[in-house]
Amino acid sequence: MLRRMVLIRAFDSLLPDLYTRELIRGSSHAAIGQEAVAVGACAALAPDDYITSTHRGHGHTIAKGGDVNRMMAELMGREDGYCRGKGGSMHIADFSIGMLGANGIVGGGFGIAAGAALSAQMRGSGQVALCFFGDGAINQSSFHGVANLAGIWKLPLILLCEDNRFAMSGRAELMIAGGDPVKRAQAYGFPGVSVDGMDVLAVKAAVAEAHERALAGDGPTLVVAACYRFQGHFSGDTQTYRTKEEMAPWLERDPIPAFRSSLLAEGWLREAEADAMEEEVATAIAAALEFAQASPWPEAQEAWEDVDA
Ligand SMILES: Cc1ncc(C[n+]2csc(CCOP(=O)(O)OP(=O)(O)O)c2C)c(N)n1
Repeated sequence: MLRRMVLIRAFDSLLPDLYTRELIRGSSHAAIGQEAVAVGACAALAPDDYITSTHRGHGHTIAKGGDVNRMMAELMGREDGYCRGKGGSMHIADFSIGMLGANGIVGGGFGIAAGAALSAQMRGSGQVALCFFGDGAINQSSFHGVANLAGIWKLPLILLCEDNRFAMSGRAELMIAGGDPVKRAQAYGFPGVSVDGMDVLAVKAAVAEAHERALAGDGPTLVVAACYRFQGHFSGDTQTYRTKEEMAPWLERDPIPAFRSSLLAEGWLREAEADAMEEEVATAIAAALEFAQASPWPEAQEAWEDVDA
């Protein structure tokens, strides 16, 4: 889990430099500060469970076991990317690991995750679907439609809200009617749980409980993970909507050093092992960059392939 958190951070930390060097184009969104949510949640899932992701989805894919080489190639628009270079950052999917897709449409994952959960229920496959979404997305009508159906049909669905306090420059308290979004679960007749999204083990425990409920046929759970986006909404965001004072206590609770320290203190990990893990990650990221840059550009005529409208 620590390794995956470090890998997510290393991957997303590259984005500004890749933009400056014009190695990636289009939009991409880093989830730096939110790694514990992605990793804690996916650690509680089975390998064949489904996830759906968002516009801020690199971490979700990595946490579910995605290949950083193919992700990097996708960001760079290359042939070996997950979508053969046509999707970019916001359309990465890997069905082989149950990752049903990032999504540039805020709230676009709700219906897909509910569909996957319904399919699992009808097939009796014992799979669960988990939908990652932001605190902005919980105000989309698609959330309410899906929450209702999932409640009535007792779908094996986990609705995981990454409450990073912002939707672009909009503050949660100015967007979410009725206060704490966790209360919305009650309206649809299933449990809503608040969890510390900076604590990877707390997230894992909350999602594991929701997973058990889903498998027992007891239906969906809404998990709201309180976290904080450490960087701008996107690479060029000037962030005039928040202050350093507001950010400071969240930065102090950075989930990666916190988890590393607790593993060291409790004797699960030695300092040298932790350092070696970080070096391993740096090597994997350097290899991903090399893989992506060595990957050919798609042929121009391929623009017409795999296109569905
Ligand atoms: C349907 C739709 N409306 C608006 C946008 C523009 N948009 C992109 S990201 C974003 C904010 C989403 O906030 P949240 O769901 O909290 O996710 P976060 O960016 O905080 O991870 C908005 C409004 C969009 N992509 N799709």
